[in-house]
Amino acid sequence: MARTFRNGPLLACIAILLTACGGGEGSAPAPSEPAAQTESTTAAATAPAASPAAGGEQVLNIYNWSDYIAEDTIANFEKETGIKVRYDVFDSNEVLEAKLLAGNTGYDIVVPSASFVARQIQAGIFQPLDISKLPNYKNLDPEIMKILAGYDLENKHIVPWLWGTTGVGYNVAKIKERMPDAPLGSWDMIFKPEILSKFKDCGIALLDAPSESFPTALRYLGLPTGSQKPEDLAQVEALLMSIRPYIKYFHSSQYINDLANGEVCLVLGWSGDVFIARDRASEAKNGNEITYYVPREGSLMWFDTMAIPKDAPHADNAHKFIDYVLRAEVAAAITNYVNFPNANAAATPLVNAEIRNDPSLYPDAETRQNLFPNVVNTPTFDRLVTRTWTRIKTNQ
Ligand code: N2P
Repeated sequence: MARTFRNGPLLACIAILLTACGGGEGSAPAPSEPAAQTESTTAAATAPAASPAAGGEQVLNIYNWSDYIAEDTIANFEKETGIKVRYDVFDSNEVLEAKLLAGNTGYDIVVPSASFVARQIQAGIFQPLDISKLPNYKNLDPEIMKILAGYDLENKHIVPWLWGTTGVGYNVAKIKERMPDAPLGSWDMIFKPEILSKFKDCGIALLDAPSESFPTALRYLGLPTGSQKPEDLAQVEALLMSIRPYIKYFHSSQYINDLANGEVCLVLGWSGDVFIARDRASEAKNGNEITYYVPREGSLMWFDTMAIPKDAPHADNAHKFIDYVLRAEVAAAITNYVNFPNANAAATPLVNAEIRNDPSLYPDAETRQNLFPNVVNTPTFDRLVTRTWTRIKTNQ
């Protein structure tokens, strides 16, 4: 399958959503649990101190999603530039946004999803990029840059890191043995209580993110995915409460290892992460066969992007790192390690064919028709979302 990205419907949809929801001032959602540590070189809990005199330091502080970089990406950059990288991880846009809105994070590069970026730009959190310092910017896929311009007008503040979809990951044998005619391919696997009841004993996990579960639940219910109506949210709450008894936990990164080692058998998760689980299971030779699909009813597609906070102490080093990641071979190596697609057109020939040609990672035309972006909630609706999510998680 050609990797070229054609997304007329998605682009139109993003434009509509932004118009409908524009003016949503950034409001800090309540921070949820701290991000799980999986591959950071340092703890995420304490942000690096921002020092006013640090501008010329050979230091770079990065805050990125967990399980989202190749093993040698940072080491190669440090070796080549002499810049020492502090690399912390998170697994939630909500947590990242709360820190960014509080300010003075000390980070030089952060990686929010583009749908969150729109209101973060409005809140004045990021500095414009100096494209003249990014000669490899030309490698970026123009189709994806057009989509990102829907969130960041004129592509001034963000550069894509990786992208993907939200869907269903599962353990093939454990599902089959409990329900040979399981409705695989459908959201029924996640949202239909009588189906979930069959898999409770082998472990069901959901992402700990209302920004993932609410839009997908709205889609399942046949309601507008960008709805800001309290009555629609009430329907989502009722749906999620109906499956709540069967959920083992809500977490946005723990499920990777748990799927791999058989602790859970069914997840609402992110595309590449489920494939990481598949790879870990096969490396461990534990017999767990893990796979993923984008439900036919449609699901979320998202883009995670690098941005430089306004108060970044080492903005020059940040540009150096961004340009390094924009090299075709660096971008391809990251995708080859974590399975998530990148937005680097020049990297495509270097991406492993089994990743590039897998439609559950690089969605085909039919699947893309059914993908939709996340919306920027109004502050009022966002508060309602946060409270609703807490009630669901705490089962009250
Ligand atoms: C990182 C997954 C990030 C995907 N492992 C959601 N933005």
